[in-house]
Amino acid sequence: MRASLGAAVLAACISAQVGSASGAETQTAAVVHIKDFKYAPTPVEVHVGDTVAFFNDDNEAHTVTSSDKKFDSEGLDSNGTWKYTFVKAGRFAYFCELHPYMKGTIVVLPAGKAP
Ligand SMILES: [Cu+2]
Repeated sequence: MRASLGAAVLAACISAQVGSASGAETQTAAVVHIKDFKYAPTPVEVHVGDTVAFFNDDNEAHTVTSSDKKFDSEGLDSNGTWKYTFVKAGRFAYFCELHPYMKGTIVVLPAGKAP
């Protein structure tokens, strides 16, 4: 009885570890930094289902706003992070609503195909 309880606890521990490992499946495929009023790198190539993280390294607020309003980070403060998962293939141009001359592009390739 005591031994089987120990085995059950051990099994629970193992499955908890497996659970936390699979929780990493939403890891980011690409990172874009916003620094000196520029997005870098750009363009960025990812695949359908990939998540892109944007970091604002400036001491100024910025946004990541798609040119056709498909996505919008809204105001990203200094050191702010925003993530977006691309579910459709295509070429997505974006800009900063506060500084419209800031422009970037995300190229989303069909899932499972090497670039
Ligand atoms: Cu900006």
